[in-house]
Amino acid sequence: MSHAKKLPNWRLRERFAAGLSAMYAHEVPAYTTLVEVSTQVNRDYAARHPGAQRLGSLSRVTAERHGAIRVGTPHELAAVADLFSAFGMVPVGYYDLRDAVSPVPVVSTAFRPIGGDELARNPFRVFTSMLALQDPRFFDADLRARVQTFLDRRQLFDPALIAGARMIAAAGGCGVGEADDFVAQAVAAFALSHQPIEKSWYDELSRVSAVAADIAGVASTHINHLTPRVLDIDELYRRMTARGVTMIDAIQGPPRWGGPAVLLRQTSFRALAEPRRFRDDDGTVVEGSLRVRFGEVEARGVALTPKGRDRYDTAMARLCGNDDPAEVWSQYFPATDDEMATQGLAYYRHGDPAKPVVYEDFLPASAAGIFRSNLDRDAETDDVADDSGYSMEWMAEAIGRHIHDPHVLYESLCKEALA
Ligand code: OOG
Ligand code: NI
Repeated sequence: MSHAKKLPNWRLRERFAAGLSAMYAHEVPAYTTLVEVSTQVNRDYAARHPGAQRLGSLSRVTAERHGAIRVGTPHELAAVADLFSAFGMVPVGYYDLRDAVSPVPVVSTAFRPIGGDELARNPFRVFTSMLALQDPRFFDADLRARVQTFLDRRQLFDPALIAGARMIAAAGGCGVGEADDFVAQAVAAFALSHQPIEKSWYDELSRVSAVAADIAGVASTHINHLTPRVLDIDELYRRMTARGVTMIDAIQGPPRWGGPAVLLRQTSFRALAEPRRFRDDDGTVVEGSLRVRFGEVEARGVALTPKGRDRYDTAMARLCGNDDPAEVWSQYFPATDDEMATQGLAYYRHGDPAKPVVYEDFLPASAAGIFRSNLDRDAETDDVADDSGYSMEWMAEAIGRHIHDPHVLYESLCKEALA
């Protein structure tokens, strides 16, 4: 047993996030531009707004990322849960993207740290989706069986990596030497594969949904996107557009307005085609390209209580087609944190309106919009009853872990002793 210095989980998480970021920057050069512009926007914003850091220090916000990955089976999702446990990341929330305006055949959770100090050290989170293969609206029995066979044959993670992750999670960290290997292997598991893709198989799945093809059309998983956080997303949007990057036509989530920023605002640009190799039915390998990965950026606000969230949903429904969103918003939300706290709409540490609790999670409507921004067309669904039985309880059982309720976590962050 080595007596070398032990690195705690959060140090591993920090290295994992940095390692993924370096790898993704290499794979998707436009990401580097996005990170550069985000860093400048944050610096400029913090310089002009004295209170800018109340939702997180400039260094936390600028280093902050979320990732998105997609897997095929409950077994693969359980392996992801084991792997991420070594980084102090646990499943929080359940998102069902099948019921969105543009349905996506996945059910999702987010792996992230949950304690106040852990979040302050490194809040890295990964939105993780699992293919909803049992849902007959997307997959008939024949296709389901073939996808299942394909998925059962592949192995996303070396079993030794997962066994190592379980040990590191139980020990609360590992030695420096072990950490280098472990983090490097964990990062590599999410690299884009250059193995040829079976073209007819990929195309058949694409007809159901591009997300289904991205998940089950290839033998490995990969980072779909890594998202930096900005303090002013409208300014980021302007600067990216000025650089000639075509952004999706809207910022998802609440509108820009003069009062407290709530929850999450996100926008994205479509990635350029990435070279991939395809194998035709006759065995010939040809060069081709896929556009599955994109660039996303987000701004985070204060977390809303269930009462605030209800109000948010009502206000969002009213925004549709309205040409003065800030005006609509002001009919539903007060203009100050004081009032937000008094009305019990948002979470503040010890009820102090100067200490907002940052929203650490995702929004299903935005997630569906983000998925969609990246697709050429919507999923094709059959008009049959969903008897798949997916639910948060189902997912928790499938991965053998408690899935945390975000509201319970925000409540306890409010009560945590102030540092
Ligand atoms: C995940 C889409 C959801 C977000 O930020 O809402 C998401 C995906 O494309 O796999 O990342
Ligand atoms: Ni995302």
